[in-house]
Amino acid sequence: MTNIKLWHSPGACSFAPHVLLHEIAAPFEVVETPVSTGANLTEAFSRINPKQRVPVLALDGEIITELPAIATAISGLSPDRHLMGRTPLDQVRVYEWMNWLSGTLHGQGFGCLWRPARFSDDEQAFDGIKTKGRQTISGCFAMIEAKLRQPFAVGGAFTAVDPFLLVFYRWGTAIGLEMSASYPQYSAFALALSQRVSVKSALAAENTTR
Ligand SMILES: N[C@@H](CCC(=O)N[C@@H](CS)C(=O)NCC(=O)O)C(=O)O
Repeated sequence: MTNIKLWHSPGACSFAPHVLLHEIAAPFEVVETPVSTGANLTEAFSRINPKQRVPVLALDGEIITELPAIATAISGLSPDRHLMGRTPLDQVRVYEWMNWLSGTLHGQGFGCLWRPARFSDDEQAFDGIKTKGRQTISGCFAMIEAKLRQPFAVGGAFTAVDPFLLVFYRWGTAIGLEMSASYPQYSAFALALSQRVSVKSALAAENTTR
C-alpha cells in the first residue's frame, strides 16, 4: 500500500486534494502547515518544497507539488474513480478547468488580492494590484457561473475540478462577495457539493470557516 502524506493549510487551496484523499478512502497522513503563521516558510518545509507553498503530496516519499499534478497523482491511486475524468474529452475538460483555476483565478486573481508583493516591490502600487485582483476574480466567477452545470463541472460525475471550485467559492464569501445573490448556479453547486461525505470530512478535519 502506498504511503500517502499531504501538507496542507486549513482553508487553503490544499483543501481540494484533501477532499480527493477522503474520496479514495485510502489511509493518509496530514501535516498541518498554516500559511497564516508562515509555517510554509520554515527551513524544514522549504527543504520539502523549495517553492514554499502548499499543497505538497508525498507518495512513498516522492514529493509532488502543484495542484493539477497532485490531483493527477491522487487519481492514479484509485483509477476506477476517474477523478480526472472518464472519457478522453472529459479528461481534457478537467485539465482545461484545473489550469485556468490554478493559473488565472488563483495565481492572478487571488494572488493580486492577497499577495500584491508578488507583483511589485513598490508598496504604492499595492492598492491598484488588489483592485485588479478583485476584477479578475469577478470576471472568473462570472465565467464559472455561465459554464457550471450542476451537480458536477465535468461529464456529469465528480472530478478533481469540483472541490477546487468549492475552494474559490468559499474564498469568494471570505472576501465579502455576495455569492448567493450574484452567482446562483455556483451557489447551488457549492451547497450540493458541501453535502458530500468527503467534503464534510475534509471540512471537519480542517476546522476552518474560510
Ligand atoms: N501553483 C501552486 C499554488 C499553491 C499556492 O499558492 N498555495 C498557497 C495556499 S492557497 C500558499 O502556499 N501560499 C503561501 C504563500 O504564498 O506564502 C499550486 O497550484 O499548487
